[in-house]
Amino acid sequence: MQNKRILLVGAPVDSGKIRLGCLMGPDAYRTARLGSALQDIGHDVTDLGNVAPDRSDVAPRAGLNSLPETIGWTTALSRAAREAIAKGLPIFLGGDHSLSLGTVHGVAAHAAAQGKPQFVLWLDAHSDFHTLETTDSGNLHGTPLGYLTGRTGFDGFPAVPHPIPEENVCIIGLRSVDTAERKMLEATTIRRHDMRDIDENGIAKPLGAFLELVAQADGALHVSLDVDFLDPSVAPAVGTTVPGGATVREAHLVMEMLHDSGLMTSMDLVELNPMLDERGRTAQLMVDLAASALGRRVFDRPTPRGL
Ligand code: HAR
Ligand code: MN
Ligand code: MN
Ligand code: MN
Repeated sequence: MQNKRILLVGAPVDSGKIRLGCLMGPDAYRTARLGSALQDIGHDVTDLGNVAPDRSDVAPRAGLNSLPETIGWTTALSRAAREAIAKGLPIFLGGDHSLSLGTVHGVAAHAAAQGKPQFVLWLDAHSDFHTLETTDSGNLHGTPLGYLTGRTGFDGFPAVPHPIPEENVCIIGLRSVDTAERKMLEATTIRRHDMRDIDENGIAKPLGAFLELVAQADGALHVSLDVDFLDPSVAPAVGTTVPGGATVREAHLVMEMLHDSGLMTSMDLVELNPMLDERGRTAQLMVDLAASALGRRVFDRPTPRGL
């Protein structure tokens, strides 16, 4: 077992949508013992605590929810991500998906400085490909992939000096894409696998093909895991549930393949809203998935004690 230095970075971002609760996500992961789950596999784990947002003097904009706050989180998280990835493998504990505006911005800067191409695996029911100009809801958690791939229409946000090339992005789990997003996506080379594709072909083949590309390019791989990638019957603690999501085993298989590949360099756990959870089951499932991604095998899982 290869020991890694893992940094837990709390990102209690709640500005990316109206419904509150994701700010409790980092503490839910701590309470569900993410740190000791990773230590038990043999990793060296340091919890860096929670990041605080920068103050932003950008003016609010009608039709966009919490724009200044989200920009303040983006600059702070980009810095935090760049610092953390220089020390090891960061896991960003969300927080809603707008946190990826910052985390991926930061890790991409690190990869560029190392001369490595950055790849992104987006596990989500949604494509999160809006810009500030196309979003209907005004919820900025629906925009990070648009921003990170370098689309225009992000006035007030930091520039994106290292956009992720479209062909280096793979989205798996899609089943809710707005019309404007679909039109923009169809004009790109972003790799995308909706749930019908997964039903017909399984999840291992498209993921394996993408991991092969990352390996050939000797790239850095950021994995962004949205709770709503999973079916709501197994992961209810998210504001944007969409029926027909990944099963527990499909999600674990993705994580196991990520571990076997040895390619993952950073990870977001996003959109957990503990207010909507049932006895902590979603937080626990996310912890178990992160453990699989870092090397816990089904054969290593003891029967829980003390029940
Ligand atoms: N497309 C919808 C919107 O823009 C829903 C976005 C949901 N995004 C979340 N979950 N990050 O992926 O409002
Ligand atoms: Mn999302
Ligand atoms: Mn989603
Ligand atoms: Mn496909």
